[in-house]
Amino acid sequence: MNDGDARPPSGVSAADESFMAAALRLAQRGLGNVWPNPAVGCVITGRRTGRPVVLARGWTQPGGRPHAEAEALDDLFRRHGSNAGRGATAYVSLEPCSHHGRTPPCADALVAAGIARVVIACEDPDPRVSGRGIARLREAGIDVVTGVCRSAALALNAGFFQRVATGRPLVTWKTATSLDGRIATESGESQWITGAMARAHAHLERARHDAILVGLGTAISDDPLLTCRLPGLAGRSPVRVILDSRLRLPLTARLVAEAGSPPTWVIARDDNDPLRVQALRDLGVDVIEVAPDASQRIDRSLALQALGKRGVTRLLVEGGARVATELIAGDVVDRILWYRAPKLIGGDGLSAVGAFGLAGLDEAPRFTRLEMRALGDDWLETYQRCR
Ligand code: AOF
Ligand code: ZN
Repeated sequence: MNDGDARPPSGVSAADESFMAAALRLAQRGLGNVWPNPAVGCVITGRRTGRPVVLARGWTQPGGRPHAEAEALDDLFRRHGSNAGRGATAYVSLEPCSHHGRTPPCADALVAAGIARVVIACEDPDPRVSGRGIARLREAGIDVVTGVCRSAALALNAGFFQRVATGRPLVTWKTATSLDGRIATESGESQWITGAMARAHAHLERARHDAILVGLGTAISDDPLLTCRLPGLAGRSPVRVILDSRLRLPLTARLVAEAGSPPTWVIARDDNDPLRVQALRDLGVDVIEVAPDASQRIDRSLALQALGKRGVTRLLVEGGARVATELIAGDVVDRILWYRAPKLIGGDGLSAVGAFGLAGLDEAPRFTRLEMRALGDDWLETYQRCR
C-alpha cells in the first residue's frame, strides 16, 4: 500500500502499512462530507499475546469535527477503559493537529492518552499545523514515523491539499459517453447512454464531492436536481452550483424551487439587476457575484477561487460540453471520470467536449490513467492531469 513511494520509511513493517491502509479506508468515509476539512482516518492498536490488534477506530465527522483522532480515542476509552492508550500505537492518515479549534489539539489528546508511537501518512499543510503536530508529539517523547502510504494519503485528500495550496478546489470532470465520445444523438437524446450500474456509481461520486457544478444550458434543458439518489445517501448530496453569468436561471427551475437542502449556489457576474439577485436570494439561492473577464464572461478562475473561499475542496463538474471545454482549456480540470458505454453514436452526435483550437498535438492536454473499472457493460476510466 506504499504505492508510488519507492521504499517504506525505515522502521516500518508490513503490519504498519496494513493498519495505515485501514486508516485510509476509514478516512474515505468522510469524502464529500467533511469540507472544508480533510477526511482523516485513525486506527489505534495494542499488543495482545505479542501481536498487534486493532483496539479502536475513528474518522473525521460530518462538517469536519470531531477529528479522527478524537473519535478513535473516544472509541478506545469506551471499549477498553481510560488507561487503554498507555503504550498503544496510533495510525493517522494526516499529521495530528496542533491548533485550538472547536476542540483541543489532537496531538495533545494523543499525548494525554499515553500513546507511545504515532504513525503518520503525510504532513498537514494547513499553516496552523504544518509540522507543529509532529513536533509536539516528539517533544512529549512519542516515537513518530511519517510517510507510511504517503502517496495514497495525498491522493485521498487531493482536494484539501489543492485548496490549501492554490485556494481552489480539486476539479473533477465527469462525463458519460458512447465508445466514440458522444454524450447525445444529433437530436439531443441522451437518456441513457450508460447502464444502471454506471449511473449508480456516478451518484456515489456525487456523494463523495463537496459541490457539483453545471452550466446554465444543462440547468435549463435537463431541469436536474443534481442530488445523490442512492438509498441511504440522500443526506450526502453535494452543494449544487450553477454558472449563470446573466442570472437567466428560471425561478421555477427545480434547483431554485428546492434550494436549501442541499444548498443551491449560483455564480454570476457582479453587474446583474439587483432585483433579480434579490429574487433568487429570497428563494434561498446563494448568489455568488464574480467580476467578468476580458470577454465579459464570468472569470472561471475567480469562480473557482470563490468556491475555495467557501470551503469547497472537491468539485464535480457534470455538464455540459461547453463548461467542460472552458475548464479544460483553462487548465483547471485535475481529474476525469469517464463512463463509457459500448455503443457508437457517430460523428453527428454531440461530442463530450467542444473545440480547443489546438495548433498541434503537442498542445493537447494530457492525462494519465489512474484506473479502469468495469461497471456492468460499461467502463469507468479515471484520469489525472499531467502537470
Ligand atoms: C486532525 N484530524 O480528522 C482533521 C484535521 O476547523 P478545525 O478546528 O476543525 O480545524 C481544521 C483543520 O484541522 C484542517 O484545516 C486540518 O489542518 C485539520 N484537520 N486534523 O488532526 C482530523 N480533519
Ligand atoms: Zn485534530
